[in-house]
Amino acid sequence: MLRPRLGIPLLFFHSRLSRFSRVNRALQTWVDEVASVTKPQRVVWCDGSDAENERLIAQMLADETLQKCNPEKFPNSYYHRSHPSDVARTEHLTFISTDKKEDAGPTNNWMSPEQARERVWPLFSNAMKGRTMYVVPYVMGPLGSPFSKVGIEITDSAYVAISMRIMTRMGKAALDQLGDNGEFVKGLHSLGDLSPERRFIVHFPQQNEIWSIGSGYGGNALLGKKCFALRIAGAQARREGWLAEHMLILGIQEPSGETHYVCAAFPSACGKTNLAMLVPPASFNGYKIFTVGDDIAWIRFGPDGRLWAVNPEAGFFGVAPGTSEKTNPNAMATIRKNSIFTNTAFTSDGCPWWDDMGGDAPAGVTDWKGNKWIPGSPEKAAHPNSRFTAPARQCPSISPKFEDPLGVPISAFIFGARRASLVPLVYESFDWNHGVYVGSSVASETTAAATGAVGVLRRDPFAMLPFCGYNMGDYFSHWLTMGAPGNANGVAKKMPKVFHVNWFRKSAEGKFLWPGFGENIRVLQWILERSRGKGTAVESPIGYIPAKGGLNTAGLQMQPNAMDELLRIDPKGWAAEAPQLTDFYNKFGDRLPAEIRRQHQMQMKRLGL
Ligand code: OXD
Ligand code: MN
Repeated sequence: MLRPRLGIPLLFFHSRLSRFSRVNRALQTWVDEVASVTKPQRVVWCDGSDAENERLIAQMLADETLQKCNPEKFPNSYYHRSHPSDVARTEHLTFISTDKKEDAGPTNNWMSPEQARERVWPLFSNAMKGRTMYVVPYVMGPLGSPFSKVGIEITDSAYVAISMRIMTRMGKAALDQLGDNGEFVKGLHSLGDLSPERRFIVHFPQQNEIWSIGSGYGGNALLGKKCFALRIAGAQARREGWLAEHMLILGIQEPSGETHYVCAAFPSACGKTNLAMLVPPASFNGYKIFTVGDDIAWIRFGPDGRLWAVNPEAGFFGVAPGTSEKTNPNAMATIRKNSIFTNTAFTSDGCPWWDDMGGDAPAGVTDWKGNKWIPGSPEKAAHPNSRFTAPARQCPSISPKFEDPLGVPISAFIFGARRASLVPLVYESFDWNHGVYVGSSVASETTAAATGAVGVLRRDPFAMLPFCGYNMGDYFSHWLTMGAPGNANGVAKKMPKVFHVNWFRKSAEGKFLWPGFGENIRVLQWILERSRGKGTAVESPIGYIPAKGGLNTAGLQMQPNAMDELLRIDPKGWAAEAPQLTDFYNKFGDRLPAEIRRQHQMQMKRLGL
């Protein structure tokens, strides 16, 4: 463990790992060491059982960390408010700690391991005094899958413990998978004093370790998610030859009965959960969408040379506002039971509520800060980044392959962004390397998922800007290497085609041009056709665009010319944005792969620059 070597005597507690069938010595030692520094009142090893969950919930109801939801309308569901200064990921307080600054790269905040020991470690001293320390073993990925990995989160938050039970395979099963000598990712979390002044989320990718203090917000505190499954796993994936990506995974069943799977990367709060649970419109009779994952994909070569993906998570931690019967009926059905709602509003009859949930605002709503909310008031009742935490298996569209240890074969990668102008509804890259360039050039307007200004255009390569645990220049190289011609598992690699989509393009009057939601299946249909070498397209300077009539718009009510505008390429506009991308690439110095620079030059040439 990356702690100062103080020679603190180890303390022993009544609750010990030896209660379980397996004893992993490294784990026991680490737990004892952490306890000797954080000094909790007691240590509880979580077994993941119903009885334990009920016990934790009863305790949180008693100390008012949770409120019970209406048992008829939202059975076994609970409402939680986090501290008002702790409602989103805090990217400026998130660090990658590597020996060399260059290994964290220009897009991450870097902290040297020495600084971490001096600035952050002391905050853990006595941090759990008077509190319970929960030892939360969990598996990311289906149990027993060659993709899956074990993590242990030590936390003093019961909210984190019960949330990890939804979001991961948590408890005894994880210790069984870990065994006596298995390796695990160490995650140490304490609420600390919740002060943003003393809030740090530090990752040690060389040691497979995470320290998080001062925040109870999911993205900072549920360490299996962004911290492990993306930042630490991303570095592991590079070392081990696979990919850990900020991508949903969905299956599209066609009328023939065949199902094809795609992975799609979008920046936070850009509709990944909605796309993953899409309900096709009536005109798409015979099509069905299966949800494998809504946020993270772990991807490896399979025995057939194709890429196969699993969702490492077991639950959804989705943005509540924007979710309604109209936009995402599958999510609404998923969250009807066994769920946790955080920072939504709460109705007088014990139901979670958010401003665009549908229907009239009920009377007697309490807002996310706990104040009485007046319908029609300009303040939103729910925080824009308020969340639901719900078991994935409850989703009506969950894929029968969700628990498949081998995952699903991927037919296409899709990158998406929120762009009011310039970027067309869909385009296809020329080849793998151009696809990596397209991923590396993603820029999107910011959302409420992270603290900071909303609606500002920022570069967000592969939708991984906040989640890449190492130098992003090396990350681009890793993607190029994955697709380099050659064999994987003794057979020729078969790489998926790469696409870019933008559901958010607006007209000159500021209206969305594309209806989005269920209608997005039309774009997925073209993507699948293209990935099979069919479908019609025309070449443009940025990639292939659907040919006139190539995209199925039958039955769509759209403004005249909207489709032309959605697919319009404005070479001048692209050319005007190119220098900004050059500046971004220049930040990586010699860590930017020459191939990305070459692709950029070729694109500029195609744009007439
Ligand atoms: C998330 C995020 O919570 O990307 O998934 O912020
Ligand atoms: Mn996400």
